[in-house]
Amino acid sequence: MTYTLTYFPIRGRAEHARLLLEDNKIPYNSQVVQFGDEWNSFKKKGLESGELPFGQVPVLHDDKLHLAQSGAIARYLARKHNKYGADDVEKALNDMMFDMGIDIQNMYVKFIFDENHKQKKEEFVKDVKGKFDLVEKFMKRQGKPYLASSEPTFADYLMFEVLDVIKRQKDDILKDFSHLESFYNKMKSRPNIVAYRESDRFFEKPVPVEDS
Ligand SMILES: N[C@@H](CCC(=O)N[C@@H](CS)C(=O)NCC(=O)O)C(=O)O
Repeated sequence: MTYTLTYFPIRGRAEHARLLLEDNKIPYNSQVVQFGDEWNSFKKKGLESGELPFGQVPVLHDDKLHLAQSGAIARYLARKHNKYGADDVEKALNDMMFDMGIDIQNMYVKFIFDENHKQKKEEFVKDVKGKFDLVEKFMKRQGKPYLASSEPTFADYLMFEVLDVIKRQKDDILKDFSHLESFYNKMKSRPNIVAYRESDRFFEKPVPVEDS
């Protein structure tokens, strides 16, 4: 059964799952729902049928399973396709790094949806660099090619996405973080990720905000 991933025509909270699927050439259908009236009626029907359990997206459909919550989706795909880490310790560390990625993503979401975000950019950059510094030190201690593993896991797809979106605000933001920067470049140059990001399946916009 081919997966269907339902989301808006943005990267948002679905992109790390798309990256995992694309990088590993796992077949999936992308169901794109437009904002506005289309979403409102889709949401109503989805809540009634159970296909949108919480009336929000992303949702991953796998036969009779309708899975909401981007973290649950990432972990489900990671378990099914062996992208969770090599052993229990790696799995735990990937859980930790995924949740760190979500913390950073939430900082970005809070910043970008603030209508005065242009004036708050310097503060955001300073705060987010504080988090990058912690991730950098973790990577240095670990000494692994990816965050906690020798092959990309669900945590790596999320962290890459978060870094890529934040770089759009300040392109040289990784210059003082050599481990993070080389991780970012490694992820970005993976052939299937390059091909995906050049395809018409890729949405450039992280969120529906003009300068996102
Ligand atoms: N914790 C959820 C958050 C899901 C969420 O906030 N979805 C938003 C888009 S990113 C949504 O569906 N908004 C439309 C609505 O609530 O009507 C996750 O990580 O998936």
